[in-house]
Amino acid sequence: MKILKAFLAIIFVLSVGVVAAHEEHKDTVLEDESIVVFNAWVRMMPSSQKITAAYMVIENNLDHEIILESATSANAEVVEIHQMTTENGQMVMNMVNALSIPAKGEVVLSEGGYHLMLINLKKATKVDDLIPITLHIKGQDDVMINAKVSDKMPFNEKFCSCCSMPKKSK
Ligand SMILES: [Cu+2]
Repeated sequence: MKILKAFLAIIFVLSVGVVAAHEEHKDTVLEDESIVVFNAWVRMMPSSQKITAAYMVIENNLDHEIILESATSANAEVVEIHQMTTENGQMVMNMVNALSIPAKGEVVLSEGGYHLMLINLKKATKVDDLIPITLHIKGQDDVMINAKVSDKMPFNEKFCSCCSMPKKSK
């Protein structure tokens, strides 16, 4: 499978001066813009913790649904797709086998919802480190992103910073 060039977050920041005032952060774009990942970040954890979560918005510009089947990271032994839900008033975290992103739609991976769980971290991270994550989408080229380590949500995931319209979340 051909791996397409991804725009690294750092290059985006360096090359687009306006980005500092621009909350929506495009982490990766396949060359044809068929799949776009925005606002990827990884929660900073104390070094004693070998597990953390990654959040992002995955946008599908194709006219058919796409299926995120798995993800991998050089910084973690295992990456799982998880979903937080409320069961009997308790927040529980379940592993899901795949995540569907609807045609011309997007899925928001955010606190309290879907996320990628990075398990058995291979090295300690600090705020602003970039964690490489590769998304494996059925029948598509791999999508490579660099998610920034942060101790709090660095982006407003619910609203577009350009037009302040609520973003679709499914
Ligand atoms: Cu989890």
